[in-house]
Amino acid sequence: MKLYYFETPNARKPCAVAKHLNSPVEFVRIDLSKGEHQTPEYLAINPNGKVPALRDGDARLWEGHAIMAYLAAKAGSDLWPKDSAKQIDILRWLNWDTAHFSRHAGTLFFQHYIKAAFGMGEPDAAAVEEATGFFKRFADVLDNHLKGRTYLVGDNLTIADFGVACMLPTAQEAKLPLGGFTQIQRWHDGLMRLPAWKDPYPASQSALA
Ligand SMILES: N[C@@H](CCC(=O)N[C@@H](CS)C(=O)NCC(=O)O)C(=O)O
Repeated sequence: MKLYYFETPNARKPCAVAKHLNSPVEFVRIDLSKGEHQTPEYLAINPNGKVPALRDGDARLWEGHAIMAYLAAKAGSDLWPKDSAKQIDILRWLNWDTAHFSRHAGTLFFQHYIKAAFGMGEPDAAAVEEATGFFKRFADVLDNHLKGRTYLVGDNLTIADFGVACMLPTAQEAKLPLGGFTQIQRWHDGLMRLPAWKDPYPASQSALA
């Protein structure tokens, strides 16, 4: 299997699963800054021109959440539990994350970090204000859910934790307004104690890690 990645929030998720499970993957670095995600060879693997992507024999898979589930199911790991009620709850959190939590965190990451890093101008104040309001609203939902819990779903680590947490390692660069969300901070401190989440890539190669 080949796992195509760059040191960015969405690729962090399957890289962390692969490292956590010691999956038999070859990590293939796709350097976004050099446009390696736009080559015909890579577009044949992921027509979206984005990381991450996975190749397993003739199978090609894109979308970080699906790749996490694939790797966990292939390993028979409880990161993707066999219990369908838990699978449904994981899907709930991953869909919520895409639509709400990481979506607005991603806007703040783009406005505060990516624009400066790539010389794309000043943050758009209106976009920052809107994303900040939405982020706080959904962070409150997550913070309340985490009261008395170590993990998002059930009593064990699942791919829901890695999915929903994907913008948090770069919270400072994104200027995420996390002040007061003590449960989110406690939960993510716990994830950061997992070597695979703290250091998910084959080698420390980028400031975005
Ligand atoms: N929904 C996709 C999002 C993938 C995505 O947006 N990847 C970013 C890096 S975090 C990317 O490849 N951006 C390059 C581009 O859009 O040109 C997933 O979760 O896999």
